[in-house]
Amino acid sequence: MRTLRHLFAAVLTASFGLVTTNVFAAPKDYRFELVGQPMMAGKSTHVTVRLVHIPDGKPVSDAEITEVKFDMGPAGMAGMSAPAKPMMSAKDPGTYMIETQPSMAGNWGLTLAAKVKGEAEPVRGSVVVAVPK
Ligand SMILES: [Cu+2]
Repeated sequence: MRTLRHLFAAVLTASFGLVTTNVFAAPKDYRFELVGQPMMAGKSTHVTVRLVHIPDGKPVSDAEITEVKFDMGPAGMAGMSAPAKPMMSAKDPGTYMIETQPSMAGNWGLTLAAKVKGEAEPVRGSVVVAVPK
């Protein structure tokens, strides 16, 4: 089932192209980036993000996603949210998967916090996910 979903996501990526919008994280040495174009409205799906250490541009593996929030704040509907939970680390280094089910098309904000080795404070950031109809 998981494999099928990923295949589906890959097909969607090919169909819609990459839509990537990044917002800077704090602490300022890290950012989350959206990987690919994940989903359709109304379906349970995975959103993949990459955590990058900005000074050297390297992906950060072994981080632990501790908080996830998914809502339509970027579309002016901050009160509309969808359940979101972190899955196991994705296949590529420094990438993490979040399972969610957006209820409608439009711009959703995925807000994350992660525990990173060697950092006292959690790393926080967000990405905008454009959910197609
Ligand atoms: Cu909405």
